[in-house]
Amino acid sequence: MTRALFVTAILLLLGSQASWAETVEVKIIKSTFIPAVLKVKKGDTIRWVNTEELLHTVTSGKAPNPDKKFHAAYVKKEFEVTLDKEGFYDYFCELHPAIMRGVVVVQPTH
Ligand SMILES: [Cu+2]
Repeated sequence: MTRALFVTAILLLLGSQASWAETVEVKIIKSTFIPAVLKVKKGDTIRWVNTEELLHTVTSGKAPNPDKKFHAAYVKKEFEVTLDKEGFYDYFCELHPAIMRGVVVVQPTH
């Protein structure tokens, strides 16, 4: 491959990734993650928005055991995480682990 072609290929790759990546929102309403099951594509950003006065955490793992993939101690307003690996990411609220649970499913980009 010539250098020009190589550079073009890299730019195309970067451009297409940028246009695919999205920010997807999970709202915390009445101590519930909505939607509880969120499907995103690899590289997308998930933004949790706490719409209420109550404090909550967004903690990865199966309640009540954190697995330290991501953690927001007290989501007062917003918390964002970008997931670059496919898979199922369980998460929960450490303050209300019995009722506040969710899953992010990260799917391949194509
Ligand atoms: Cu909570």
